[in-house]
Amino acid sequence: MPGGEIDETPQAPTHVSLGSIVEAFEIASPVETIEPYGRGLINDTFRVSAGGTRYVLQRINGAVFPDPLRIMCNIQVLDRQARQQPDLGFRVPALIATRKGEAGLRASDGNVWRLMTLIEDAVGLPGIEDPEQACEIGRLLGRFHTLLQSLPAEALSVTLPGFHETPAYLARFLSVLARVEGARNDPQIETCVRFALDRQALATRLADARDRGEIPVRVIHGDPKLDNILFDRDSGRALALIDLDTLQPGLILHDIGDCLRSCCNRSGESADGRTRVAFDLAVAEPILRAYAEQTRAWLSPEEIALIPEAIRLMPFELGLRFLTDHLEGDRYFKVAEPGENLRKAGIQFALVTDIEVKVEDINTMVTRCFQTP
Ligand code: GN1
Ligand code: MG
Repeated sequence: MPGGEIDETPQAPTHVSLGSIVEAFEIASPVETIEPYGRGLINDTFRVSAGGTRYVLQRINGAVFPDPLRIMCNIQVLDRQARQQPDLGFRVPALIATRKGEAGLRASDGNVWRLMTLIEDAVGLPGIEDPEQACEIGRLLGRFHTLLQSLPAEALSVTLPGFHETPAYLARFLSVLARVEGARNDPQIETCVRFALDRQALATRLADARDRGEIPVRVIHGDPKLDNILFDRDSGRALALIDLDTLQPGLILHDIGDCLRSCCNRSGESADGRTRVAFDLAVAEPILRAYAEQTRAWLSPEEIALIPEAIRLMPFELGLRFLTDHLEGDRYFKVAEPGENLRKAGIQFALVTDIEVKVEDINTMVTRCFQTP
Protein backbone atom coordinates (compact mmCIF):
# COMPACT_ATOMS: atom_id res chain seq x y z
CA MET A 1 0.00 0.00 0.00
CA PRO A 2 1.35 3.46 -0.73
CA GLY A 3 2.21 5.22 2.51
CA GLY A 4 2.41 1.95 4.41
CA GLU A 5 -1.06 2.23 5.92
CA ILE A 6 -3.33 -0.76 5.55
CA ASP A 7 -6.41 -1.26 3.50
CA GLU A 8 -7.88 -4.06 5.55
CA THR A 9 -9.94 -4.44 8.66
CA PRO A 10 -7.96 -4.88 11.89
CA GLN A 11 -6.68 -8.39 12.43
CA ALA A 12 -9.18 -10.76 13.94
CA PRO A 13 -8.57 -12.02 17.48
CA THR A 14 -6.52 -15.17 17.43
CA HIS A 15 -8.31 -18.48 17.88
CA VAL A 16 -5.12 -20.29 18.75
CA SER A 17 -4.35 -20.58 22.47
CA LEU A 18 -1.42 -18.57 23.75
CA GLY A 19 -0.17 -21.61 25.66
CA SER A 20 0.13 -23.68 22.52
CA ILE A 21 1.93 -20.82 20.74
CA VAL A 22 4.50 -20.54 23.52
CA GLU A 23 5.00 -24.31 23.66
CA ALA A 24 5.96 -24.31 19.98
CA PHE A 25 9.14 -22.38 20.83
CA GLU A 26 12.36 -23.78 22.27
CA ILE A 27 11.52 -22.49 25.73
CA ALA A 28 12.20 -23.57 29.32
CA SER A 29 9.30 -25.32 31.07
CA PRO A 30 6.87 -25.20 32.68
CA VAL A 31 5.14 -22.14 31.29
CA GLU A 32 4.07 -20.19 34.38
CA THR A 33 2.35 -16.98 33.25
CA ILE A 34 1.40 -15.17 30.05
CA GLU A 35 0.17 -11.60 30.46
CA PRO A 36 -0.43 -8.57 28.20
CA TYR A 37 2.61 -6.27 28.07
CA GLY A 38 3.60 -2.79 26.82
CA ARG A 39 1.67 -0.12 24.95
CA GLY A 40 2.45 -0.77 21.28
CA LEU A 41 -0.06 0.54 18.78
CA ILE A 42 0.42 -2.16 16.13
CA ASN A 43 1.39 -5.62 17.42
CA ASP A 44 0.00 -7.65 20.36
CA THR A 45 2.61 -8.16 23.06
CA PHE A 46 2.72 -10.52 26.06
CA ARG A 47 5.20 -11.20 28.84
CA VAL A 48 5.83 -14.88 29.44
CA SER A 49 7.44 -16.57 32.45
CA ALA A 50 8.62 -20.11 31.94
CA GLY A 51 11.07 -22.23 33.88
CA GLY A 52 12.28 -19.17 35.80
CA THR A 53 13.07 -17.15 32.65
CA ARG A 54 11.07 -14.26 31.23
CA TYR A 55 10.32 -13.71 27.57
CA VAL A 56 8.42 -11.33 25.32
CA LEU A 57 5.90 -12.94 22.96
CA GLN A 58 4.50 -10.94 20.06
CA ARG A 59 1.90 -11.46 17.42
CA ILE A 60 3.06 -9.43 14.46
CA ASN A 61 0.26 -7.50 12.83
CA GLY A 62 -0.02 -9.22 9.46
CA ALA A 63 -2.30 -6.47 8.14
CA VAL A 64 0.61 -4.03 8.54
CA PHE A 65 3.72 -6.12 7.85
CA PRO A 66 3.41 -7.98 4.52
CA ASP A 67 6.03 -10.62 5.35
CA PRO A 68 6.66 -10.73 9.13
CA LEU A 69 9.45 -13.30 8.80
CA ARG A 70 11.59 -10.61 7.16
CA ILE A 71 11.62 -8.77 10.51
CA MET A 72 13.22 -11.76 12.18
CA CYS A 73 15.87 -12.01 9.43
CA ASN A 74 16.74 -8.34 9.95
CA ILE A 75 17.03 -8.81 13.71
CA GLN A 76 19.42 -11.69 13.13
CA VAL A 77 21.56 -9.49 10.86
CA LEU A 78 21.65 -6.83 13.58
CA ASP A 79 22.47 -9.37 16.27
CA ARG A 80 25.45 -10.68 14.26
CA GLN A 81 26.68 -7.13 13.68
CA ALA A 82 26.35 -6.21 17.38
CA ARG A 83 28.37 -9.31 18.35
CA GLN A 84 31.18 -8.20 16.03
CA GLN A 85 31.37 -4.80 17.75
CA PRO A 86 30.99 -5.62 21.45
CA ASP A 87 32.74 -2.37 22.42
CA LEU A 88 29.57 -0.50 21.43
CA GLY A 89 27.89 -2.33 24.33
CA PHE A 90 24.67 -2.72 22.44
CA ARG A 91 22.10 -5.24 23.66
CA VAL A 92 19.81 -6.92 21.17
CA PRO A 93 16.93 -9.06 22.51
CA ALA A 94 17.72 -12.68 21.57
CA LEU A 95 15.21 -14.39 19.29
CA ILE A 96 14.15 -17.84 20.49
CA ALA A 97 13.74 -20.34 17.65
CA THR A 98 10.76 -22.63 17.36
CA ARG A 99 11.18 -26.32 18.13
CA LYS A 100 11.34 -26.80 14.35
CA GLY A 101 14.31 -24.39 14.24
CA GLU A 102 12.52 -21.44 12.66
CA ALA A 103 12.88 -17.80 13.70
CA GLY A 104 9.11 -17.31 14.02
CA LEU A 105 5.94 -19.35 14.14
CA ARG A 106 3.18 -19.21 11.58
CA ALA A 107 0.13 -20.42 13.54
CA SER A 108 -2.69 -22.39 11.98
CA ASP A 109 -4.79 -19.20 11.70
CA GLY A 110 -2.05 -17.53 9.59
CA ASN A 111 -0.73 -15.17 12.29
CA VAL A 112 3.03 -14.95 12.75
CA TRP A 113 4.43 -14.98 16.30
CA ARG A 114 7.91 -14.43 17.68
CA LEU A 115 9.48 -14.99 21.06
CA MET A 116 12.42 -13.04 22.50
CA THR A 117 14.22 -12.97 25.81
CA LEU A 118 13.14 -10.14 28.07
CA ILE A 119 16.02 -7.79 28.85
CA GLU A 120 16.03 -8.09 32.66
CA ASP A 121 16.67 -5.22 35.08
CA ALA A 122 15.78 -2.78 32.33
CA VAL A 123 12.99 -0.26 32.57
CA GLY A 124 11.28 2.27 30.33
CA LEU A 125 10.88 5.91 31.35
CA PRO A 126 7.48 7.62 31.40
CA GLY A 127 9.24 10.93 30.73
CA ILE A 128 12.69 12.52 30.81
CA GLU A 129 13.44 14.13 34.15
CA ASP A 130 17.05 15.20 33.91
CA PRO A 131 19.66 16.07 31.27
CA GLU A 132 21.67 12.93 32.06
CA GLN A 133 18.77 10.76 30.86
CA ALA A 134 18.60 12.88 27.72
CA CYS A 135 22.35 12.37 27.14
CA GLU A 136 21.90 8.63 27.55
CA ILE A 137 19.26 8.61 24.82
CA GLY A 138 21.41 10.58 22.38
CA ARG A 139 24.40 8.35 23.08
CA LEU A 140 22.35 5.18 22.58
CA LEU A 141 20.80 6.33 19.30
CA GLY A 142 24.22 7.53 18.10
CA ARG A 143 25.86 4.21 18.94
CA PHE A 144 22.99 2.32 17.33
CA HIS A 145 23.33 4.31 14.12
CA THR A 146 27.10 3.90 14.16
CA LEU A 147 26.65 0.15 14.44
CA LEU A 148 24.13 0.16 11.59
CA GLN A 149 26.41 2.22 9.35
CA SER A 150 28.76 -0.71 9.08
CA LEU A 151 25.97 -2.50 7.19
CA PRO A 152 25.08 -1.68 3.59
CA ALA A 153 21.42 -0.63 3.31
CA GLU A 154 20.81 -3.66 1.02
CA ALA A 155 21.81 -6.04 3.83
CA LEU A 156 18.37 -5.48 5.36
CA SER A 157 15.01 -6.39 3.87
CA VAL A 158 12.22 -3.86 3.65
CA THR A 159 9.78 -4.96 6.35
CA LEU A 160 7.24 -2.18 5.89
CA PRO A 161 7.07 -0.75 2.36
CA GLY A 162 6.11 2.93 2.28
CA PHE A 163 7.05 3.55 5.92
CA HIS A 164 8.06 7.21 6.48
CA GLU A 165 7.24 8.01 2.84
CA THR A 166 5.68 11.32 3.81
CA PRO A 167 4.57 12.29 0.27
CA ALA A 168 2.65 8.99 0.04
CA TYR A 169 1.02 9.59 3.45
CA LEU A 170 -0.02 13.03 2.19
CA ALA A 171 -1.43 11.59 -1.04
CA ARG A 172 -3.42 9.05 0.93
CA PHE A 173 -4.72 11.75 3.27
CA LEU A 174 -5.86 13.86 0.30
CA SER A 175 -7.64 10.95 -1.33
CA VAL A 176 -9.40 9.95 1.92
CA LEU A 177 -10.37 13.56 2.48
CA ALA A 178 -11.97 13.73 -0.95
CA ARG A 179 -14.09 10.70 0.02
CA VAL A 180 -15.24 12.06 3.40
CA GLU A 181 -15.78 15.76 2.69
CA GLY A 182 -18.73 15.80 5.11
CA ALA A 183 -16.43 15.01 8.03
CA ARG A 184 -15.08 18.54 7.76
CA ASN A 185 -18.28 19.86 9.33
CA ASP A 186 -16.78 18.70 12.63
CA PRO A 187 -14.78 21.74 13.84
CA GLN A 188 -12.06 19.63 15.46
CA ILE A 189 -11.52 17.68 12.23
CA GLU A 190 -11.61 20.88 10.15
CA THR A 191 -8.91 22.49 12.32
CA CYS A 192 -6.61 19.50 11.80
CA VAL A 193 -7.41 19.23 8.10
CA ARG A 194 -6.63 22.95 7.53
CA PHE A 195 -3.39 22.56 9.45
CA ALA A 196 -2.31 19.67 7.24
CA LEU A 197 -3.39 21.34 3.99
CA ASP A 198 -1.44 24.49 4.88
CA ARG A 199 1.77 22.49 5.31
CA GLN A 200 1.72 20.18 2.32
CA ALA A 201 5.08 21.48 1.09
CA LEU A 202 6.74 20.10 4.21
CA ALA A 203 5.92 16.52 3.18
CA THR A 204 8.31 16.43 0.22
CA ARG A 205 11.47 18.10 1.57
CA LEU A 206 13.40 15.07 2.86
CA ALA A 207 12.10 12.73 0.17
CA ASP A 208 13.17 15.24 -2.51
CA ALA A 209 16.65 15.62 -0.97
CA ARG A 210 16.96 11.82 -1.00
CA ASP A 211 15.69 11.51 -4.57
CA ARG A 212 18.18 14.15 -5.71
CA GLY A 213 20.94 12.09 -4.08
CA GLU A 214 21.79 14.78 -1.49
CA ILE A 215 21.22 12.48 1.49
CA PRO A 216 21.86 8.73 1.54
CA VAL A 217 19.60 5.81 2.34
CA ARG A 218 21.09 4.05 5.37
CA VAL A 219 19.86 1.41 7.81
CA ILE A 220 17.55 2.90 10.46
CA HIS A 221 15.45 1.80 13.44
CA GLY A 222 12.30 3.54 12.21
CA ASP A 223 10.61 4.00 15.59
CA PRO A 224 13.09 5.27 18.24
CA LYS A 225 10.42 6.76 20.50
CA LEU A 226 10.91 6.98 24.26
CA ASP A 227 8.78 3.88 24.90
CA ASN A 228 11.27 1.86 22.84
CA ILE A 229 14.34 2.79 24.89
CA LEU A 230 15.30 0.67 27.89
CA PHE A 231 17.40 1.93 30.79
CA ASP A 232 19.35 -0.02 33.40
CA ARG A 233 17.21 -0.04 36.54
CA ASP A 234 20.16 0.72 38.83
CA SER A 235 22.69 2.77 36.88
CA GLY A 236 20.19 4.62 34.68
CA ARG A 237 22.31 3.97 31.58
CA ALA A 238 20.39 3.49 28.32
CA LEU A 239 20.80 -0.18 27.43
CA ALA A 240 18.83 -1.06 24.36
CA LEU A 241 16.53 0.11 21.62
CA ILE A 242 13.73 -2.40 21.36
CA ASP A 243 10.87 -2.84 18.87
CA LEU A 244 12.98 -3.72 15.86
CA ASP A 245 10.07 -4.27 13.44
CA THR A 246 10.93 -1.32 11.27
CA LEU A 247 14.68 -1.84 11.22
CA GLN A 248 15.15 -1.37 7.48
CA PRO A 249 16.68 0.96 4.87
CA GLY A 250 15.60 4.58 5.36
CA LEU A 251 16.72 8.10 6.22
CA ILE A 252 18.73 8.65 9.38
CA LEU A 253 16.90 11.99 9.65
CA HIS A 254 13.64 10.15 10.19
CA ASP A 255 15.12 8.47 13.27
CA ILE A 256 16.62 11.69 14.65
CA GLY A 257 13.40 13.61 14.10
CA ASP A 258 11.24 10.85 15.53
CA CYS A 259 13.35 10.42 18.66
CA LEU A 260 13.25 14.17 19.35
CA ARG A 261 9.53 14.34 18.54
CA SER A 262 8.84 11.74 21.17
CA CYS A 263 11.37 12.63 23.89
CA CYS A 264 11.06 16.42 23.79
CA ASN A 265 7.28 16.62 24.10
CA ARG A 266 6.94 16.32 27.86
CA SER A 267 3.16 15.99 27.68
CA GLY A 268 3.50 12.72 25.72
CA GLU A 269 1.65 11.41 22.67
CA SER A 270 -1.70 11.28 24.49
CA ALA A 271 -1.36 14.55 26.44
CA ASP A 272 -4.14 14.84 29.00
CA GLY A 273 -4.25 18.63 28.95
CA ARG A 274 -2.40 19.03 32.26
CA THR A 275 0.99 19.67 30.63
CA ARG A 276 1.13 22.01 27.65
CA VAL A 277 2.25 20.40 24.39
CA ALA A 278 5.66 21.93 23.73
CA PHE A 279 9.04 21.09 22.23
CA ASP A 280 11.44 21.19 25.16
CA LEU A 281 14.80 22.54 23.99
CA ALA A 282 16.35 21.72 27.36
CA VAL A 283 15.77 18.03 26.54
CA ALA A 284 16.59 18.27 22.84
CA GLU A 285 20.03 19.84 23.30
CA PRO A 286 21.61 17.14 25.52
CA ILE A 287 20.12 14.41 23.31
CA LEU A 288 21.53 15.95 20.17
CA ARG A 289 24.90 16.86 21.69
CA ALA A 290 25.43 13.28 22.88
CA TYR A 291 24.20 12.00 19.51
CA ALA A 292 26.67 14.26 17.69
CA GLU A 293 29.57 12.95 19.78
CA GLN A 294 28.87 9.46 18.47
CA THR A 295 28.10 10.28 14.85
CA ARG A 296 29.96 13.40 13.75
CA ALA A 297 32.69 11.28 12.12
CA TRP A 298 30.31 9.91 9.47
CA LEU A 299 27.11 11.95 9.39
CA SER A 300 27.18 14.18 6.29
CA PRO A 301 26.94 18.02 6.39
CA GLU A 302 23.79 17.74 4.24
CA GLU A 303 22.15 15.47 6.81
CA ILE A 304 23.15 17.76 9.68
CA ALA A 305 21.78 20.79 7.81
CA LEU A 306 18.40 19.07 7.45
CA ILE A 307 17.99 18.12 11.15
CA PRO A 308 15.77 21.16 11.93
CA GLU A 309 13.58 20.17 8.97
CA ALA A 310 13.36 16.60 10.29
CA ILE A 311 12.40 17.85 13.76
CA ARG A 312 9.44 19.66 12.21
CA LEU A 313 8.58 16.91 9.76
CA MET A 314 8.22 13.91 12.06
CA PRO A 315 5.41 15.23 14.29
CA PHE A 316 3.73 16.51 11.13
CA GLU A 317 3.97 13.07 9.52
CA LEU A 318 2.66 11.24 12.59
CA GLY A 319 -0.15 13.76 13.02
CA LEU A 320 -1.08 13.24 9.37
CA ARG A 321 -1.09 9.45 9.86
CA PHE A 322 -3.29 9.70 13.00
CA LEU A 323 -5.67 12.09 11.22
CA THR A 324 -5.92 9.88 8.14
CA ASP A 325 -6.58 6.85 10.31
CA HIS A 326 -9.33 8.71 12.14
CA LEU A 327 -10.95 9.64 8.82
CA GLU A 328 -10.65 6.02 7.66
CA GLY A 329 -12.31 4.64 10.81
CA ASP A 330 -9.33 3.70 13.03
CA ARG A 331 -8.06 0.77 11.00
CA TYR A 332 -4.31 1.06 11.55
CA PHE A 333 -3.47 2.35 15.06
CA LYS A 334 -5.06 0.70 18.08
CA VAL A 335 -7.43 3.08 19.87
CA ALA A 336 -9.02 2.77 23.32
CA GLU A 337 -11.97 4.97 22.34
CA PRO A 338 -13.40 6.67 19.25
CA GLY A 339 -11.81 10.06 18.58
CA GLU A 340 -8.45 9.09 20.06
CA ASN A 341 -6.61 9.24 16.74
CA LEU A 342 -8.06 12.69 16.07
CA ARG A 343 -7.01 13.94 19.50
CA LYS A 344 -3.52 12.52 19.00
CA ALA A 345 -3.29 14.19 15.58
CA GLY A 346 -4.10 17.52 17.25
CA ILE A 347 -1.32 16.92 19.80
CA GLN A 348 1.29 16.24 17.11
CA PHE A 349 0.16 19.32 15.17
CA ALA A 350 0.39 21.44 18.36
CA LEU A 351 3.96 20.18 18.67
CA VAL A 352 4.67 21.24 15.07
CA THR A 353 3.31 24.71 15.86
CA ASP A 354 5.62 25.04 18.86
CA ILE A 355 8.58 23.84 16.78
CA GLU A 356 7.77 26.49 14.16
CA VAL A 357 7.80 29.18 16.88
CA LYS A 358 11.19 27.95 18.08
CA VAL A 359 12.79 27.52 14.66
CA GLU A 360 15.63 30.00 15.24
CA ASP A 361 16.53 28.43 18.58
CA ILE A 362 16.42 24.96 17.01
CA ASN A 363 18.74 26.03 14.18
CA THR A 364 21.35 27.46 16.55
CA MET A 365 21.05 24.47 18.86
CA VAL A 366 21.80 22.05 16.01
CA THR A 367 24.81 24.11 14.93
CA ARG A 368 26.11 24.24 18.52
CA CYS A 369 25.72 20.50 19.02
CA PHE A 370 27.63 19.56 15.87
CA GLN A 371 30.48 22.09 16.27
CA THR A 372 33.75 20.27 16.82
CA PRO A 373 34.40 20.42 20.55
C1 GN1 B 1 3.56 2.86 16.02
O1 GN1 B 1 3.46 -0.03 17.30
P1 GN1 B 1 4.27 1.04 17.88
O2 GN1 B 1 3.58 1.69 19.04
O3 GN1 B 1 5.66 0.59 18.20
C2 GN1 B 1 4.08 3.20 14.62
C3 GN1 B 1 5.12 4.30 14.64
C4 GN1 B 1 4.60 5.51 15.37
C5 GN1 B 1 4.18 5.09 16.78
C6 GN1 B 1 3.58 6.23 17.55
C7 GN1 B 1 4.84 0.30 12.33
O4 GN1 B 1 4.54 2.20 16.75
O5 GN1 B 1 5.44 4.67 13.32
O6 GN1 B 1 5.57 6.53 15.46
O7 GN1 B 1 3.18 4.05 16.69
N1 GN1 B 1 4.64 1.99 14.01
C8 GN1 B 1 4.23 1.57 12.79
O8 GN1 B 1 3.46 5.89 18.89
O9 GN1 B 1 3.43 2.16 12.11
MG1 MG C 1 7.08 0.23 16.60
